[in-house]
Amino acid sequence: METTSVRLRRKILRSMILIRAFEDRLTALAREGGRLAGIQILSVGQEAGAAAVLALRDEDVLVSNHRNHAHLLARGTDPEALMAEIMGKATGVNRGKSGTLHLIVPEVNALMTSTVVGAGPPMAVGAGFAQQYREEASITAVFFGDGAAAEGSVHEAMNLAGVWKLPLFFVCENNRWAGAQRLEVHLAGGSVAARAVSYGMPAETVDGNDADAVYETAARLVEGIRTGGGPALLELQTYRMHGHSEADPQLYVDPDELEAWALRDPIQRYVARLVEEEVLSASDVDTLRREATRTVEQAVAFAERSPEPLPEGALEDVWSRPLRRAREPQEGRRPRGTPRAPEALSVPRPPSTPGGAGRRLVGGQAVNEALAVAMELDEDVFLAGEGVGVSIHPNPMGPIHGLLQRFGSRRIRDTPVSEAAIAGLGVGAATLGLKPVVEVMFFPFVTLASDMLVNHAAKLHFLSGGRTSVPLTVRVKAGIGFQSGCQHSHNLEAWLAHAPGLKVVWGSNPADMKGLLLSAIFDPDPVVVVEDLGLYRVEGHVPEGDVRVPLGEASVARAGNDVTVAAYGAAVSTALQAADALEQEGVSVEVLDLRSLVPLDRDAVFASVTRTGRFVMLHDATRFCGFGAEVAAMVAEEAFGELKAPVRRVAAPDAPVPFAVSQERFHKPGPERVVAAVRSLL
Ligand SMILES: Cc1ncc(C[n+]2csc(CCOP(=O)(O)OP(=O)(O)O)c2C)c(N)n1
Repeated sequence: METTSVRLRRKILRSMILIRAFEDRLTALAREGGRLAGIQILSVGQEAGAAAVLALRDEDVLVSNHRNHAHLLARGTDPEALMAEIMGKATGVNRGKSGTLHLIVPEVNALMTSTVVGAGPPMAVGAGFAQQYREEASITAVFFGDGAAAEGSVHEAMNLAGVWKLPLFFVCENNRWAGAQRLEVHLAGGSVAARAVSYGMPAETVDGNDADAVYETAARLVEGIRTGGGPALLELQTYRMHGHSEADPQLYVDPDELEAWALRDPIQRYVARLVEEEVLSASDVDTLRREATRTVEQAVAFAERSPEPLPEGALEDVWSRPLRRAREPQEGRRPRGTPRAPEALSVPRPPSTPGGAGRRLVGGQAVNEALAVAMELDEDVFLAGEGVGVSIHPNPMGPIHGLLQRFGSRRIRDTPVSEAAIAGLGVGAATLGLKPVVEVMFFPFVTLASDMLVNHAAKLHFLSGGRTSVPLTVRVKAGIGFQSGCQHSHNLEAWLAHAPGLKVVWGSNPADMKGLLLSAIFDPDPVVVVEDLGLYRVEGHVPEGDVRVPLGEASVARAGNDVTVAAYGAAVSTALQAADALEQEGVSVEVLDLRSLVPLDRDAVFASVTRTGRFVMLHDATRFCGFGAEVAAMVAEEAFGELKAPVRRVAAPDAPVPFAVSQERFHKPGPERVVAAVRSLL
């Protein structure tokens, strides 16, 4: 072996022996009952994959999956903190928030481990993008299984990495199983490497149980990636010697096949080769084994004597920046007539209130200005999405107008039609410290990006035990009334608001559209910013420069005394129209513009209800399980004592948005329905 030095080969063997000792101990602990909770997914038989990890540099980013202990140990993760996390202890790498399946270890640049099969590659795209964007010499390696190669997200990621020539190293550990499914029943064509070729990247397949071959091929591919050759893929042909997890007795595996692979055990083979080539003596190998055993025993002892995390710690690490919230949600009723501080009674409108300083712009221009201001202020801000550079509907007053010309194609990134990869790009780049603004063309297409948003953007900070952040902004275009039908018009804010860790905001006027977007971009947590297509054409006063609307602050769009109507987005104007009509009848309506769904300005809602005693919640989304149900329940549970009448909801009927103009008008709640709801309360 000429290219792999003696020192390096010893290091590879030491790593493989430690991994085996660590995981054998996990198996034993799992069998001892009570000493290890949860599932254990091991790499026994696949340890030569560690050689691919060792082909990386310290500054490279590692994106791992559910079978991650080997990758993390090879990378140099502290075995004590790792064992403590696997045991759910306070001293674990993620303070007990992750456990074994999604270990996040910032010390070794393992920032986005995921147990969602196929989720690693889209996030790796984001990490690789950040490295390319900053012109760093580092690369990102993402490990995934043969089963993951059937996930669409993996293909979206490979395609985007190929198109953008990202410094990405895809490593497929083909262990011939995906759960209880043999390779033949889940991988058409039998080769993952062959697929990569079609995405324009070099790909190689090696004996994944031959550590030297793995290292050499990995090192060669990594060199190509590092020197600007774009992504590459390595397929390791190996075998899973244990069940999918330690709870799986593998009854479906042919014992002869298992035995044949046992003869190709990567550690035994490597030991035999290194001893034969006199790289190591038999006693050197014994020493390595003894050292590994000692390290693992120390790790177990450390983990077992470590404290459990405090139960209340379960509420920590949801947000990077604590939510602005004066009162926590309470179960049960508030005492009747509890007084509120007068200053909480009215939350001021932003400085954009008509008549204030600023110019008149339409909503599309306001969004455009927010993007431009953010990009001027901070080089870490970039914009990505389908058609954000060149649109098929150019609009001189639209959100992206002129940005490509002004900021160039490095920062304005037109993407393929790949919502999972677009969202993954955002998650990965944000985790590496950029401030991505990614666009989902229409609200219903959020479904295609939802794994990245709900399982990753929203949870990575939590999973890491508060050690990483995802300052991602997702712009989503919404709207009903454009005769586009239900696959373009479907407001899904309640889905997103239901995912702890995601913030959701929705401006109702150009000034707020600008101010909320600016706040979102500079917020350390992931924020979905919904933009009503209709508001792109509506004019209003917009302050110049970097004027932000704080997340979590509602505003009183119109003050009133008899009834509160809360709404957000375009529905605020419906509420204002209703308020105008009711004024003719002598009814004074307070219109509360929530602006921010998560965090919700609970104080503003309670303050208004306390004064008016009547509450109507309005939104354009469908009624059943809509966001209004949450606010209505909150008012009924906590402000019951203030109410003079039942809480009412006005929302779209529980049906998809229809196409025909007459039916679409019928579907969208108009002012007359708000008027009727208010009258029913008086
Ligand atoms: C999206 C998703 N679907 C299903 C699962 C359940 N699951 C966990 S591991 C696994 C098999 C994955 O096979 P492969 O990618 O080959 O990795 P391996 O487990 O063989 O290392 C499945 C189906 C999951 N975690 N995520």
